[in-house]
Amino acid sequence: MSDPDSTSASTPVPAGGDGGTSAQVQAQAAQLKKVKKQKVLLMGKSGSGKSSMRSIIFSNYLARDTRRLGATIDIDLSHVKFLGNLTLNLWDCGGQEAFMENYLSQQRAHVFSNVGVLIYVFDIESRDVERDLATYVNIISALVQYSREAKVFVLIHKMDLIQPMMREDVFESRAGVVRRKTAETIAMVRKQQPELTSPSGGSGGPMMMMGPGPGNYPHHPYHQNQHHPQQQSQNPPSAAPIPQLDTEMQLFATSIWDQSLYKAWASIIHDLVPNLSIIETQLASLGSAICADEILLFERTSFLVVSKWSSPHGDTNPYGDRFERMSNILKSWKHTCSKYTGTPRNAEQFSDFSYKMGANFSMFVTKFTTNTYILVCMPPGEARFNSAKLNVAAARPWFRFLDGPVIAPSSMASPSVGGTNAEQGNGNGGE
Ligand SMILES: Nc1nc2c(ncn2[C@@H]2O[C@H](COP(=O)(O)OP(=O)(O)OP(=O)(O)O)[C@@H](O)[C@H]2O)c(=O)[nH]1
Ligand SMILES: [Mg+2]
Repeated sequence: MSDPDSTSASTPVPAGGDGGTSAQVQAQAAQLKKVKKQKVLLMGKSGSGKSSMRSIIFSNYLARDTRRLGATIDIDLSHVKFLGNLTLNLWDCGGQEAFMENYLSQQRAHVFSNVGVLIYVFDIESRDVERDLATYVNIISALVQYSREAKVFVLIHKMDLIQPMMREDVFESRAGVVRRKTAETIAMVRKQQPELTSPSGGSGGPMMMMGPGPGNYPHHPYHQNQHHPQQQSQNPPSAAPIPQLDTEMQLFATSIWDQSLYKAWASIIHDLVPNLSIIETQLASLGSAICADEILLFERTSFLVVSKWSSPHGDTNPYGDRFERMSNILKSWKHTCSKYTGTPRNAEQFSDFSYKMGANFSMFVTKFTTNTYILVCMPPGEARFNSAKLNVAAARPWFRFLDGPVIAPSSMASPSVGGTNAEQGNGNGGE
C-alpha cells in the first residue's frame, strides 16, 4: 500500500481526459448525453411476489409491508428513474390466469414488443409446477417472437420457505428444469423460423402447447393476427437471430427476507446502466488514487450497487455476498433512521456515515452525486482516511453525468485532486 499522503498529489484520469483524440472525446460526450429507456416486463403467476420485490427495491417498502399488497389488476406500469439517464419502464403484469391469457392473445404485440428485459418470477412453493412451466414457455415464445434481443432473468423466489440446508439443491434442480424448458422452446421456435421471418410478417409465431392449462389458450396468436391485421403490421415480429436463451439467461434464488433480492436486481440493472465502462474506469482511478481497498457506488433510492471496484487486496475478501449485504444493511439502516426520527421513508436521511474499526479497516458512506451514494473501504490510518474523504469530494464533478444526460464536454476537464481544493458542496455534484 502506498503512502497515504501521496494521494493528495495523484490525479486520477477522468473520462475524456486521458489524451484520447478529440473524436473519441466527442463520441464519449455524445454517449453521456443519451437517455436510455428500457421496457422491463415483470411476469410470473399470481402471488409469486412480483409487486413485493418491486415495492421493496424501488418504493422503500419493508418486506413485512408487502403482506398488505393486493393482487395486481392487469398491468401496473411505472417509470423508475434510475440515475440521470436511465428510465426503467416497469410493467408489473398481474399474474392471474385471465390476465396471462390476455397478454398472450389480445395484448400480445403490445406487451411483448420492444422489451429490454423480462424478469420471470417462479414461486418455489407453487403446487402446480407443470402449469407454471407451461405458462413460462408461452411467455418465452411470445418474447422471442417480438423481442429477440431482450435479456431474460428468472428468479426462483420465496426461497426463505425452503430449509436452508436444502436451498442450493432445490434451486439447482428447479433452475435445471427451467433451462431445459427454455431450450425446448427455443428449439421449437427455430423449427418454425421460416414462418416467423417470412416477408408477410409471419403467421404470428409459435404457441407452445406443452403441459396442461395456459398452454391451451383459446386466443391462439394465429387467430389473433387474422382478426387484427393492423396491429400485426404495426408490430412486426422480431427478425433478429433467435438467441441462445437457455445459456444466456441468468437465474437467481431470491427472497424478500434477505439480501438475495439485491443481488438479483443489481445484476438486472447492471447491464442496463449507461456509460458503465466510463463509471468503472473512473472508480478504478479514484480507488487507486486514494489507496482504497474497495469502492461501491449505490443508486440513491434502491441502494442497488451500480458499480464496484476492488484493489488486489480488496479482492481477497472472502465474503462474496458483501455487496448485496451492504445494499440491504444500508437500506434497513435508512428505514430505521426514518422510524426513530419521524422522517418520511422516501426522504433523504443521511449524508455521511463513517466507521473506523480500529486496526482492521475504516470506511465511510457518503452522498456522492444527486443520484448516488459512494462507499469507500480502506486500510486504517487517520491521514489516509481524511485525505480520501476530501479526494472523494473533489472527484464529484467527474461523475456528474450520473445525474443527467446533458453535460458539456468542458465540464469533464480534469479537476485537480487534493486535500486543499476539494469541492465543498452538499454532495449534489450534479445539481
Ligand atoms: N415467504 C415469502 N413471501 C413472499 C416473498 N415475496 C413475496 N411474498 C408474499 O407473497 C404475497 C404475494 O405477493 P405479491 O407481490 O402481491 O404477488 P404478485 O406476484 O404481485 O401477484 P399478482 O399481482 O397477483 O400477480 C405477499 O403476501 C408477499 O408478502 C418471499 O420472498 N417470501
Ligand atoms: Mg402484483
